[in-house]
Amino acid sequence: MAEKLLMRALAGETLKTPPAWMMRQAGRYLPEYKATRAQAGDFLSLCYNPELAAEVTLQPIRRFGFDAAILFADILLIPQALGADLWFVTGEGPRLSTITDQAGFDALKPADTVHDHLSPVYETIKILSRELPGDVALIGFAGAPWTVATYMIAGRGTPDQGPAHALKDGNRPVFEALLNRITEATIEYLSAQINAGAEVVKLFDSWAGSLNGDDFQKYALEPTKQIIAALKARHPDTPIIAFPRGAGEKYIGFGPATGADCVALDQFTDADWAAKHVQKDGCVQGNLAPGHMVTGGQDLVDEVRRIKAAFSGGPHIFNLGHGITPDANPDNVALMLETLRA
Ligand code: 1CP
Repeated sequence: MAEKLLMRALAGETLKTPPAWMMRQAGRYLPEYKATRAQAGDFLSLCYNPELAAEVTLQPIRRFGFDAAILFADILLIPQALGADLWFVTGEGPRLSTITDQAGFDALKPADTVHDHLSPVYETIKILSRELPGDVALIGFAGAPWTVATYMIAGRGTPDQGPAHALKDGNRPVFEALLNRITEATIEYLSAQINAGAEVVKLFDSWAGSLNGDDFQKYALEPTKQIIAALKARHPDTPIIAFPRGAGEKYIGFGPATGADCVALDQFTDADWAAKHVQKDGCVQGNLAPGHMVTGGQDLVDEVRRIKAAFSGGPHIFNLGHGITPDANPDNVALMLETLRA
C-alpha cells in the first residue's frame, strides 16, 4: 500500500491535493459526539473511557473521510496526572486547582509517574491503531509547556494569560520549575503515545502569541525544542507538528529552530506570506478560519481554493487555523473537503 498522504506531506512531499484533517474534528458540532459524551456521563469520563474515546475519534473519519484522526483527549490531562484537581463547568470550561508559589509546585508529582493516570489514553491509541482505516494516520498530542502552565497557574482559561505572566515576572524560579516539570512529563507522555501506536504527534501552544521578545524564545521555542529533541532521540522516525498559535512574525524559522517537521499556522497568518517565509523551510499546516464552518457558502469555497493555491508549491496539510466551534454546520465540513479534493 502506498504510504498515507499525511505521512508523505510530513516527509516533505508536495502533493496535488493536500491531506486534510481538522482541529477539534471530534466535538460538539456533531450530534453523534454529543450522544457518546452523554453515554460516558461527562467530558472527562469520555477522555478516560478508551472504548468511547476511540469511538468519538472515529466518528468524523466515518462521516467525512479525513486523512488523519486525532486522538480524543485533552491537554489538561497532564496537569491532572501531575496531581492538580481538574473539573469542567458546563457552558464555561475547565477549572483547576492553582499553582502560585513554591508550596504549590512542591505538591506536584514527579514526571515519570504520569503513566499510571494516563494509561487509559494509551489504551485508546491501541484500539485506534486496530480500528482506523488503513489510509488514515493517527495523531497523538499534548499541550506545549507554556500553554499548559497558563491553565495550571490561573486554574482556568484566561483572555490574556495574566496570572501566568504575573508568576513568570514575580517568581521566576517557581515558574521555570513548573515549565520544566511539564516539559519532562510531556516527553514521557508523548513517548508512551508513540509506543502505543501514534504515528505523528502535535504540540499545541495555543497561547504562544502572548509571549514577547526573549520570553517567546525561552518559554515557547525552547521547551518545544527540548521536547522534540528528546522524542527524536527515542523515536527518530515519528514526525512532529508544532503549533505556536499567534506567533506572527516569529513563525519565521520556528521549524528549523525547534526541529519540528511541520509548523501549524493560525488563521491570522497570511497564506502567501507564510508560503514565502515559513513553507520554504518545510511542511506547513493550516489555515482556514474556523468561522467558515459556521457561515459556509461561496466564501468558504473561495477561501479553501485560495489557501490550497497559496501552499501548492510545497508540502502542505490542510486544516483550520484553530478548532472548529460547537455552532459549526457539519455540511460545511463536507463542502470544505469536496472543494479541496475537486
Ligand atoms: O463539552 C465538551 O465536550 C468539551 C469540549 C472539549 C473537547 C471536544 C474540550 C474541553 N476538549 C476537547 C477535546 C480536545 N481538546 C482535543 C481532541 C481532539 C480533537 O481535536 O478533536 C484536543 C486536541 C484538545 C486540545 C486543547 N484543549 C487545547 C489546545 C487547542 C486549542 O483549542 O487551542 C486547549 C487550549 C484545551 C483546553 C480546553 N479543553 C476544553 C476546552 C473548552 C478548553 C479551552 C479552555 C479555555 O481556554 O477556556
